[in-house]
Amino acid sequence: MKKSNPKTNRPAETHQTTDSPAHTLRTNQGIPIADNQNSLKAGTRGPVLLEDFILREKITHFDHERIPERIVHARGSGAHGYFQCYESCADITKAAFLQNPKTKTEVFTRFSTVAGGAGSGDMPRDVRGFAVKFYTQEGNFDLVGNNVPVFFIQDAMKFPDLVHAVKMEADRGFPQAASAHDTFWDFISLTPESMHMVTWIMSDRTIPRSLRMMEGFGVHTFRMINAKGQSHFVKFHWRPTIGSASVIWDEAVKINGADPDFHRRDLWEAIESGNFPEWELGLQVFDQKTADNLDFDVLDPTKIIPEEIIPLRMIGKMVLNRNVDNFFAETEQVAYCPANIVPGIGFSHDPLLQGRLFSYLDTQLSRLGGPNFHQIPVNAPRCPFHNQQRDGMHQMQVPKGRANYEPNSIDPTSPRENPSFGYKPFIEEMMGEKTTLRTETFADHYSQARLFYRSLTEPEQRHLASALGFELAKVELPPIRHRMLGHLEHIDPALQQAVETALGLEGQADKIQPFIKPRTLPPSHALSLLKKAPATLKGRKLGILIADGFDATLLTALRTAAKAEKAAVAIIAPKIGGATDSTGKLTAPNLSLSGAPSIFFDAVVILTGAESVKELATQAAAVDWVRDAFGHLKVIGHTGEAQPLLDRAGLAPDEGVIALADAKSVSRFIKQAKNGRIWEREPKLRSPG
Ligand code: HDE
Repeated sequence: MKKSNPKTNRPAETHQTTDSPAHTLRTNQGIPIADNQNSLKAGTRGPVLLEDFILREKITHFDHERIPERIVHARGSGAHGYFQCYESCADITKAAFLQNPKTKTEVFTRFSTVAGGAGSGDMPRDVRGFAVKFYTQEGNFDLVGNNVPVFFIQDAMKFPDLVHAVKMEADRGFPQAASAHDTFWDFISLTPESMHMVTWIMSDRTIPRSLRMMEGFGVHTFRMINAKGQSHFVKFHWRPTIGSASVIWDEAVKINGADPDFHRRDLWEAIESGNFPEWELGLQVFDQKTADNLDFDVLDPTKIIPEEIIPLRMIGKMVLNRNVDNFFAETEQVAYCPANIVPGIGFSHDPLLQGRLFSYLDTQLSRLGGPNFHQIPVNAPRCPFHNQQRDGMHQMQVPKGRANYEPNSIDPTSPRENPSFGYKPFIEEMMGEKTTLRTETFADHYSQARLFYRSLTEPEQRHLASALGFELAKVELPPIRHRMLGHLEHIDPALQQAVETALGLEGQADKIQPFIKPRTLPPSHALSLLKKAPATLKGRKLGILIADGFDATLLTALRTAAKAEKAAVAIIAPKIGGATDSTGKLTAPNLSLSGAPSIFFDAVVILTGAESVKELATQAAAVDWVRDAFGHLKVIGHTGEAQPLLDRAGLAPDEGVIALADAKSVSRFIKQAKNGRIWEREPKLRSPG
């Protein structure tokens, strides 16, 4: 047996050293370190000496480990991947990365929540950021979008107010990562232009099941410019190839407690297991004439263009296939900026976009500590680039030569402007008065909110009303609630009614006079996630609870069936040591029951023995597992032996509760699970509010 280590007073087995110079721990100055456990003292019980440069360096570096978090979108998860177009888009853009389907463009994508701090949970009700950096051969193009196609405000001037209102309240420092509080709804109820966005944020879109299942949007109208100098307007859309899905609110609340990293872990695990998330990039392409004929202004970021009016042209696919090597170096330090565009892409005059063009670089100067953050590997363009910008904090490059200006005659090799290849904006005539007046074409605040609400399915409408009921119940000041209820009338009187009922505040809405009377527009089915949800288990997760005496043949059949559907499987047992099947063979689970509530899974199965179920039925964790799965409208497969547990959890039989006995019943279970939740169950379990 080794002797205990005199330096640490710990068993020798816990003390790690090396004889290899290459593996020797060193300071940032390269000095080899002999003792990484103890500081230098005057005697073993004496004071620590200031001379201990190893201690000082280590602590100093640690003291500076944090950089300012993003003022919005602080919590994010990122991954590397690539983008490839399906065919040349030369008809609309000269952007080099969109010319040839053989071109694979590296990307780095970061998803985020907006309101919470970097350490907040993954599952608040919140808009998600969806930012993609394309490292093209002509420089970086950043598509810095959200998972919702509209925004709260029409002018950048209001952004600091909006963000102050939604973040923790100024005096008390709470709530963290939640819009359900007075200051948010105070601001919103005084900002009618936000009403369309309100319907989106109160919909299921803001509690996504997975980052892999979110749609993404560029929000603003952009331009594309082709080699002939012709310009089209475009709206950018990302569509996940496995379809979109959301959790329900009660699940979201519980997920935040059980696994605050739910989305981050899900993204990481999918990529690690080779199930690479994919999105198609779609464009709505239109010209000035079409824009002029629309009954809203395409420069207004609170408006969408229904796909029924301008369908998506799918131009390519993004695949995320590599996790980051280091979270801080990559996900934290990545710096997106809507002003980063390449030749062939341009801006519109959307005043919100114009404000963003200023903000991102400005914030990054302080967040990343100076003007050289473009040299950080995750931010550096992959194409060669040279210019005469010099020096500044954290300069990593060593530019050679005398000429750091242009024009110069002393270095013929120094970089010069390139009139044919260089970036040129779309040339357009500009005329107008200098004014702060907002255009009247931005004044219809309710018609598209109504369009969104009325395009949803019944369960989606129910959830929207419930979310409003929940959030407004958290508001403490009655006038804010009454004002908000007043706006709902113009979105849809039925919505107003549902929320009033949920709150028990019938007839207490303020009267609000809209500037423009809302119109009823034809519904757009593309706005509903449920209407276009594919029947699939691809990328979803099946949770199988096993207990001693379980049927191993059924487990194998379920695993095989799930694999065929490209679904992941997690085996859960009461103890991490495992459970024995009916033949006495031990199966090691992936997770133990206490750490794997059923909220983690899209569909669940309960396989128990006749004896083990008796014990399980006395355990709150097991009863909750089943009760929650039922309450969250999941498809539940179970063996006959599991019935006592189902009874204890109060399950009422319906088409989503499926008895498993043989291969045929497993197929029935899989078929039902592919359809997602059992929506018909919901009204029996929960009323809005
Ligand atoms: Fe942002 N936004 N934003 N934003 N935004 C930032 O930039 C800002 C807006 C979006 O993963 C900040 O580097 C202003 C709309 C994403 O790193 C900041 C306005 C959309 C991310 C900033 C908007 C977005 C940000 C904070 C109104 C959807 C995270 C740190 C004029 C189209 C990117 C940073 C990442 C981040 C400013 C509105 C998307 C402060 C002034 C609309 C996805 O610069």
